[in-house]
Amino acid sequence: MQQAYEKYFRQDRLPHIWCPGCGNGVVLGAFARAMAELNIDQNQTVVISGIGCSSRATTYLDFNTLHTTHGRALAFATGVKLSEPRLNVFVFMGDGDSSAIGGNHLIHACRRNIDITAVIINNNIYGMTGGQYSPLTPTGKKATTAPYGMIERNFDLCELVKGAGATYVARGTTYHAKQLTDLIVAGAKHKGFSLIEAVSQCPVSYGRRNKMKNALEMVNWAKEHAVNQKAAEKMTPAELEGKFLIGELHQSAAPEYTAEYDKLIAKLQGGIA
Ligand SMILES: Cc1ncc(C[n+]2csc(CCOP(=O)(O)OP(=O)(O)O)c2C)c(N)n1
Ligand code: SF4
Repeated sequence: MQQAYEKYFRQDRLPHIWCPGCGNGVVLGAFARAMAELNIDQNQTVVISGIGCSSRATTYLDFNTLHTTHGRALAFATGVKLSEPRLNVFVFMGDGDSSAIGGNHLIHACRRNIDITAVIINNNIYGMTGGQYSPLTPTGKKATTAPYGMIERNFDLCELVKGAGATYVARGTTYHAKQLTDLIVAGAKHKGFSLIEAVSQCPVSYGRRNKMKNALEMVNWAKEHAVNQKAAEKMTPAELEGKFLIGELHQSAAPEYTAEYDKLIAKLQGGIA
């Protein structure tokens, strides 16, 4: 990890701004290890984020980075990938950033199957702005905007993107950090839109409000409630009650957007000549 830390983080931008116990650093650590495992060329790699605590990732990561606007990371990423399809394009988003204001960009990136790897850090809340609920805040949980408990049903992010056409869908947690690295590696290798949901903890804006006193309690919650997808196949619905699945949840093949775009250009140019 020491090598990945020195190679993939901008040392001059550290220390980071995150609260003690925040899960963002664990996800970034998993990402850096994934980049090391892929032996990725930093100059051929672009990392893009929106706005939020999680989106500060692009400040610290030493790649070509774009720290964009709230909810629009995938729109910028689509532009970058279309302009130069050979680049490796990664996106970091928060749960609010990706599934509320950026929800439309998300479903259409999935539908297009554009070759981008998105890591969504799901801490169940708008962390940066002090704890408003997001579409991923579980029903019944408290937020500044739901002081008596959330009455809406939350999205299952992985099911949402699968339904929208993503061709690689996985979920990990900050407890299962090694697995998270492996999922990011597999997502990066996959040709098409890959989404990795990283279940994470915001002890400050979510935990304290929802009877989880500290980061350790939150990480232990993930440990106790996550079930590997393969193990889940052998479990009964009653045994799975209240649990969530981790691992590779979906993989399929479909035409990739920039490849289709290039084919169209070649066809039209062939027609003109
Ligand atoms: C267009 C716009 N609307 C609202 C905001 C205010 N804002 C900044 S971050 C944020 C929410 C961040 O929550 P999330 O995306 O879940 O990321 P986290 O901070 O939890 O990592 C909001 C609403 C903004 N910056 N721009
Ligand atoms: S507010 Fe929450 S998400 Fe933001 S840095 Fe603090 S712990 Fe992390």
